[in-house]
Amino acid sequence: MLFIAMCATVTVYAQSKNTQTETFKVWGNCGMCKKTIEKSLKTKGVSKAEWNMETKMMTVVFNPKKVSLAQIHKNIASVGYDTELERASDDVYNKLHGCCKYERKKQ
Ligand SMILES: [Cu+2]
Repeated sequence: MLFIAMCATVTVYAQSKNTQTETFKVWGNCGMCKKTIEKSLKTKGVSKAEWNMETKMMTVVFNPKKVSLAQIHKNIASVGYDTELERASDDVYNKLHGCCKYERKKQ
């Protein structure tokens, strides 16, 4: 319990032991960002990926045996969006649509 309390990421285990739900922050701006971010998680092991435009919070339901949380963060960063754990490369960020150039998190 102490570890969970110290961790910035909220971890909730769903009823099924093969499913894990994670909520974490992903930097972004608009509906187009939402589409790009969620599309990056259309991958094996992820059953639900939803990004809230207002709160910038990402909710992912996945099977940890098929895909790791680290990989999920990498997928999001690979399409240009910073997460709590991964920073997108400047190259990919610079190619984002003008309206999607969100204010980046501090390094
Ligand atoms: Cu956008």
